[in-house]
Amino acid sequence: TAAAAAAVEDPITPPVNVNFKQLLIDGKFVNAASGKTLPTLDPRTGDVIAHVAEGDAEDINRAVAAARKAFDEGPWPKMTAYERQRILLRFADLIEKHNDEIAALETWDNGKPYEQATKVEVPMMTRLIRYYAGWADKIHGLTAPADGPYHVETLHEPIGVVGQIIPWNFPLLMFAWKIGPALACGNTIVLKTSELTPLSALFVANLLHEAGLPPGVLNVISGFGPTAGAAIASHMDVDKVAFTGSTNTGKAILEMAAKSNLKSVTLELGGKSPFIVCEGADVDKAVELAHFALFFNQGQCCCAGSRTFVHESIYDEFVEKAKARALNRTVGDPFKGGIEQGPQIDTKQFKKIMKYIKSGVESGATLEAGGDRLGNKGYYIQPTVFSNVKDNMLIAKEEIFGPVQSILKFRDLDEVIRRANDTHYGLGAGVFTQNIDTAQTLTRALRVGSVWVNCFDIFDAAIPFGGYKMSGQGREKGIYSLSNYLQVKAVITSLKNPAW
Ligand code: TXE
Repeated sequence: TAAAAAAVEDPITPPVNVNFKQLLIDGKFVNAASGKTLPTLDPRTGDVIAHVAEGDAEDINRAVAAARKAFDEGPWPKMTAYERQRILLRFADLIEKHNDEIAALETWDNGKPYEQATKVEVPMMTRLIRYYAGWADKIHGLTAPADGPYHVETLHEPIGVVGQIIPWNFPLLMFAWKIGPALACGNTIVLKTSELTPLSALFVANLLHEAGLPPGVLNVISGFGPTAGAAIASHMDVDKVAFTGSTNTGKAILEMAAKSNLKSVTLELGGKSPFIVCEGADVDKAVELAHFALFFNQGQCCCAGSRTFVHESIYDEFVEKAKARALNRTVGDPFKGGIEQGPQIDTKQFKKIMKYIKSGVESGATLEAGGDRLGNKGYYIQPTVFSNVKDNMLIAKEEIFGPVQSILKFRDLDEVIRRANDTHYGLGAGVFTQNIDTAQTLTRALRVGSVWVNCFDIFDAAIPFGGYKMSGQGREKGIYSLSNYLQVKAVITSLKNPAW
């Protein structure tokens, strides 16, 4: 296949150096208090890229103290909104200037195609930072009519020190989604990157300081979940925590928040999103979009269209074409031009995906394409397609987070609505139809936070994103994210001598 042909020759040398490996606390790059480091690996080979400082509870304490001071004593929340806005805008200019260098770090650490990082993800980050810079000076309260001689106003104030814990599948975009609204609203931050992908956040955090961010406003800690992450979630002096990752870890975070200081929590968790191809759909276009919905980013998307429901009238044709498309997907070194798919992030995810492929075969689904690893080093997996998938199979129920498409057959709309909603998750859904009634019926019936009609994975800065049910709490991006980082103070002033 084209996939096999393009695969995994000698890895291309990344066009970038790793210059930032320490923790960023109070505006300075420092070693971990313990002196420990953790290795970050190249998913193409499993080799060490760099050893970065490994933060734990003591470093989180130092970072929270710095963030607390920057919040309580200023200058951050005391600066004018316009000054904060200008720092964010200068930051966006610097990201733009270093676009390709940042993208190269992201690809090296994560394995995603360099073309995707450089042309889509880093520019999306720049765009999102400018979007939230725009909000910085447009946040204000209301006046409210009260019975009696009172003047009532609301102040929309930052929450304080916010903890942010991010995953490895979109290290830069998750960093941007978290810090953009938090900084625009005047909060200070302790952010923990994933232990698998610490590099790009350190690089851009340095740029943010070059743009004029005062020390202590953003602290970036590389480290593991049960140590550094748990220290954030259970810290008594962190006022809010925002998390993106697995549903189980999300539950643990909520519990730690409840057991410590009842810090407010927003969560963006897993999914098992349906992609529904309706009767009468253009099969070629549907195949292409469903393929993108599942395989984008090596299948490592929380909202991946991982249950492809296809109407029975076009099912066989769809399966044939989906198989052909998967066999044509170009897999190989992500630094090479024209590559659609790089390696999975690490050996744990690689093994998890291979286990699900095995389970698909054993449970009686038909393996149409792929099913095996590619090459013999790194974490490359063949684009895999299963047909005849039934709702009760593990591959139709659990989040695989890899390049494995499961195609299910349906007969009518009521049935597909029931089956699509029959999951604890509720993150996203795709609907493919030219029939406006069908589209409207599905968009209203699906219990999910995003429905893409005849498109998928559209992530503009202004579009809110988040989950129904066990896919999360709260919304990120757009105007909705601001309320995660603000609290409302009511000020009631007596009008001593009302004139009326
Ligand atoms: O996630 P974790 P993992 C899903 C996907 C994947 C599975 C496991 O199905 O296969 O989760 O991935 C930090 N206290 N998603 O193990 O553990 C951790 O250090 C505080 C979906 O990588 O949730 C990292 O920074 N923090 C997802 C972050 O949580 C803890 C993206 C995510 O890691 C912690 C990633 C703890 N006890 C995986 N334990 C999405 N929604 O996009 C871990 N962490």
